[in-house]
Amino acid sequence: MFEKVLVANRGEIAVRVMRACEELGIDTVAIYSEADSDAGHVRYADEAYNIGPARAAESYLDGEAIVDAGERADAEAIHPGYGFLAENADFAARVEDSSLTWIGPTSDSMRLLGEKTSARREMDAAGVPTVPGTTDPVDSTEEIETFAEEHGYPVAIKAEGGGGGRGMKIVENAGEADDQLESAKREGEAYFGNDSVYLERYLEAPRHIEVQIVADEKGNVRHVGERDCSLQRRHQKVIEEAPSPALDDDLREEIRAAAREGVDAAEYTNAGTVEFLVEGGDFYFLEVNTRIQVEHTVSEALTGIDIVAEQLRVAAGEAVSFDQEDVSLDGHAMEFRINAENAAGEFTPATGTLETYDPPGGIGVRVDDALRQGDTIGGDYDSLIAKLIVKGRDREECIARSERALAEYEIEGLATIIPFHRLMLTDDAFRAGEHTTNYLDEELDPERIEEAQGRWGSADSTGEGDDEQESVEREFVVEVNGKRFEVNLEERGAPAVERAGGGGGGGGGRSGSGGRSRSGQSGGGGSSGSDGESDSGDGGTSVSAEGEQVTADMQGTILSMGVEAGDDISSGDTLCVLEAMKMENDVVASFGGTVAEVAVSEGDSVNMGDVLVVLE
Ligand code: MV4
Repeated sequence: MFEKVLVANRGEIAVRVMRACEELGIDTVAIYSEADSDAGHVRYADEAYNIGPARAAESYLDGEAIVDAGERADAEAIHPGYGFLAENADFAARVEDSSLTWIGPTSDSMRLLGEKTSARREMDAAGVPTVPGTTDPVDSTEEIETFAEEHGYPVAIKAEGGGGGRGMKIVENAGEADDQLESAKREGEAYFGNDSVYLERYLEAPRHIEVQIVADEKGNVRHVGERDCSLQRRHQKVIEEAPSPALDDDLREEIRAAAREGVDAAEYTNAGTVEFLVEGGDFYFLEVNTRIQVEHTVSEALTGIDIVAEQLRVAAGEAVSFDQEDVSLDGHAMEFRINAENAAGEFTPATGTLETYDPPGGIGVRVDDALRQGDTIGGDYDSLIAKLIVKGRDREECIARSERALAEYEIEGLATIIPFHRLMLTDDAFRAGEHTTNYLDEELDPERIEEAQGRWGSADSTGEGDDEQESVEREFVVEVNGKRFEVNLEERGAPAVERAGGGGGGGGGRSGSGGRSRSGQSGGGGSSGSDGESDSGDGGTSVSAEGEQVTADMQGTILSMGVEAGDDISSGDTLCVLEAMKMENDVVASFGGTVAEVAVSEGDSVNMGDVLVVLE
């Protein structure tokens, strides 16, 4: 086994990979951008290298700097995680040509399967069903019309280099063929540097099912079950689960076997995923993902197999550690992507500081993250900040447990899509397992998302005005008719309230020692600096026949007097400054009037309740 591995990624997946390394006795090397110098994956690693003054998002794409860091660190292998360079065959080849080992399929395999038409041809040859379509590039609208005569509309035009929804265009009728063909070619060229496109019959309401594969260099190919990723929004997966509620046992077995045979024929090694579309009892090969995926954890939950550890074993030349017969897929699991996004605002990425970060626990709950409370999400990278993976004995238990776990998940300081997940768990179509890949984009009423955000999003997690207003949250315990209530009160847009009183506990200090704060007589009682023990009336202003008495609401020393008898003052004016517990507190008038009497002078010690000034 390797002794040291460089993880060419960040965030939760980098930590996930390092955890597997740790268990296998492998030292870990992190790389980081300027923006990430204290990020979770850097904290976790045994050593870390700054790979770039480059713009934050580009550092993790600098293949040369990454290989250099690996060589400098004397690492033996590079694990790419997902995203960034994970499916870049040129980078894999660069690693293969260095002194390091690439933890993934060979760069040749990545090229063969990364190109959609060659992947289709390969699967076709292995007897895996593919969507009816062409394997050769298409250049004219006549070819589209001929194809449609045989297979009917709609027709999908897909970029050969495509994937993840990019470079796919749908032709509903002959009139659209020209424009859509041009558009698909343009996107293919722009995104993948390849303007070749091909055709497929377009399935209108499919399920997205994918099969997890692990294969070694000795010819062992295993599947680790399928996952259902039909709940997607604009090609972004939101919740993944296994087993798929849409398959019967026969179809399930057929798909699992087809995936295994397909990658076997392609002599694929390491971990990978074979994607299928399923519609009306038929399944069709879509594409192969030649990387560890975000949702691999769902298959781990069902089987107990550590897929990342298998990747490390296979790359080190060892055999897969389990036989197919030993893979038992028990229970039901779901993964919830905890994205820093405001679901009520078109899922726009949210940034801010994690004022509170308190993930759930308990039976059947796994959280993969790289964060701690106080960390800042800057918006330089994708919005996935954590994954919640929940397992139950069956789908029903999994759903109930997920509702519980999501309710426990406390994140404050920025918006996340937790309220959206909670909505899905109450949604009839999702609960029935009947949703297709179109559900979120075409069927779900956006108003329900707004409602969910209002209901389950905390006040300061809407992403609105995060940096504009300071907010202070305080917890109070109150008893009403002998029943105990815990209430959280949040104060926004106002300076923090001091708790300067003697017996109230935890007094003051928010504006810093020696700081100056407003205390007492500012009226209304809301920020009267109450110590929680005194009865109302002990401090503050009391109106009586003799005038308005302004009294000290804490014991202290008069630092300075701001008024003398005869002064006309207005509400809000500072009457004097009272030092108490090393804090200077402005005693402020809550009424306008004339100063009738000044009862104390500079340097006097006063007790709580002593009259300071009388107004008339
Ligand atoms: C399709 C399809 C229907 N018919 N191909 C979208 C991502 C890209 N990798 C393939 N995609 C699709 N290909 C045919 N012939 C529908 C989709 C599709 C989809 C697939 C999986 C998960 C979500 C999706 C959402 C919209 C469209």
